[in-house]
Amino acid sequence: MSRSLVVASAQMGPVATHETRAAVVERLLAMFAHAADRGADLVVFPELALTTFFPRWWQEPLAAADHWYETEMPGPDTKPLFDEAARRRVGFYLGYAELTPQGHRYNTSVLVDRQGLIAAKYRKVHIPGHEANEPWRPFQHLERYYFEASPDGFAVHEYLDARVGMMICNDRRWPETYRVMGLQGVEMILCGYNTPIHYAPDPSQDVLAGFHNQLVLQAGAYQNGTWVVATAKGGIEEGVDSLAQSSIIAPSGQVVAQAITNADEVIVAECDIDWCARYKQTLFDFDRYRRPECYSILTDADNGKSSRAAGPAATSERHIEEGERQ
Ligand code: CDT
Repeated sequence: MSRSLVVASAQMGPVATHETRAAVVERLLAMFAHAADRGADLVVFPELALTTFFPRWWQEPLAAADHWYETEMPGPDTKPLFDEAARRRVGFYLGYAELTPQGHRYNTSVLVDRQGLIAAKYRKVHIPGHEANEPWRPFQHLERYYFEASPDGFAVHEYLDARVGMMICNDRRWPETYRVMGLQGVEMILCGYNTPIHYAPDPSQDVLAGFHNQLVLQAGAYQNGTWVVATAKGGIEEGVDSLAQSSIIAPSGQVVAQAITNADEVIVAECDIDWCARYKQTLFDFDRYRRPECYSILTDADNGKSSRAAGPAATSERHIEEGERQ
């Protein structure tokens, strides 16, 4: 019998600064109910879903921003979501800002099971933006001020009869994210995102925001034979327009469902998990066709700088070889 999972991407429109956690959770619950009514096994919510995207503002000292973070999950405001998961027997992915008892700050997501229990936690690996206030920008992207990069990497979990992994927003632009999970046999990657359409360091990229989103999600899915479910918090939030375009992408790289608004919207797809094997066992049979011995630069801790420094020597060696062959 083939394995199948009905997945919902629950896109959010903007969250205003003054909106309370309880009000946001009401919105999430409404979408959760809608997804469950449509037969969803799993609902994917966005990155930092409980608040406005606060890294767009500089706040000093850092502790003045503590109210944007969750110190417990579930907490009093988020518990209704967990209760609803258990009642409807539907799992979910939720992104939020995490402040640990030790004072660490992470951009985090949890994967909750059908019993309403946390099955896995992921902390964002690739932290984009900048560390200090840059007043020349029309708005800030201070994730590197507000969050530490996770030291943990990307795990894959047995979840609802599939191998499931998580990533958060900027992670989706990096091929390594998908490959690390691809090598663990991932069959569905869940991703929440907040992507401002204006990119101040190079505004020529603004018109390509939607294209780049599709490009990386579809390539990552296809090249690793996995489903990818990507959920935005989009629309104009506190004056900043963010990409919507939430999508569910098949292991073939095809988009099987996509949001059509930039507001709260649920899209649903029935995902044949065994479709992954068609790619993993043929064109992308990693054991048969990958050449890890040719990729060692990928694991250099110095980003391959030492190999680039050795460039001229490598070039002359290659010339010698070519001369010998003549
Ligand atoms: N949230 C997040 O990671 N957003 C980034 C914006 C990059 S521009 C600083 C993204 O990759 O979409």
